[in-house]
Amino acid sequence: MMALGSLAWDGENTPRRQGAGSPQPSEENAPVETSACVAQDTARVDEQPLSLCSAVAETSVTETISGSGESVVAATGCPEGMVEIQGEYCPSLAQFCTRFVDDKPERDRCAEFKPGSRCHGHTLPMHFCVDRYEYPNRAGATPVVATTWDEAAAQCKSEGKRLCKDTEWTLACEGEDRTPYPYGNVRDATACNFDKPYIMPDNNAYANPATREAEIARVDQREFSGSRERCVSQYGVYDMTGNVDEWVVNTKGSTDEAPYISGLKGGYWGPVRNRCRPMTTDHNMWHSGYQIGFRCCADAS
Ligand SMILES: [Ca+2]
Repeated sequence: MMALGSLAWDGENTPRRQGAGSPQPSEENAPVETSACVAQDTARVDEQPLSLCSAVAETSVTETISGSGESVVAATGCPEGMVEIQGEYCPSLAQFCTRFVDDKPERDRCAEFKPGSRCHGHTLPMHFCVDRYEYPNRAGATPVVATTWDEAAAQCKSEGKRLCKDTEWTLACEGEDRTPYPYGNVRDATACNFDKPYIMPDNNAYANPATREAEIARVDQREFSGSRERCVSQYGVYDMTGNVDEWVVNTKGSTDEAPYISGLKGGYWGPVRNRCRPMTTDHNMWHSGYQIGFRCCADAS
């Protein structure tokens, strides 16, 4: 039996599952969202920024300190290859799109946001470690795809890590300034690997173990980790938006029904939302896709 949501063509906000055997191009089936540019639970936005919006989190990022010809890795509370993040996550953040990519705002591809996001209500202090790159977390490597949430969680666990919470992933992407894209407010396909032409996947070919690898290769538009120098967040985490979609733990999700605990963040190389804040939550833990990978997080010591 095919697992719920196991169709290969669903990306970050590509078409939701329409039923087995009914693949649709993402441009035709993106869900309509009533508040395309007001993230999460935000219902109202005041003209005056709330004081909480200006709260700047203290940040500690793994850095290499250069001096007198030698490099010394600063002591951090994270394993090698991970970025230590200490900051304030905003649960309810307002961001306003001033211009969409096309005349279909329901697709939620925003070309430019009004600078300055606004946090409503409280913030949550967070301190954790996150892989600097998509798994396998090596600069220059091709990130993995076709993983299920279960497989991704097991892989992280085998390395003494865990999947990122959606809140952690979002904070790592937005940075202290809480920008919609990891590098700023303007959608820029030269910064990160997204908005590449959509290639219609063959879901039957993906579902068949005998033809899966060939189908993945046919639609594959991944790039090497870290190859886009500007696709980096203020915290120093690469390729969060675009390249491959990333499994996270949806902290408000369920194991039994959508919204599932298995969330997807950041979108992939295709023309989808590709932002820090949105999450796709309608794929269960056994779903996999040609564009779906992950990265790991860990507790900071
Ligand atoms: Ca990514």
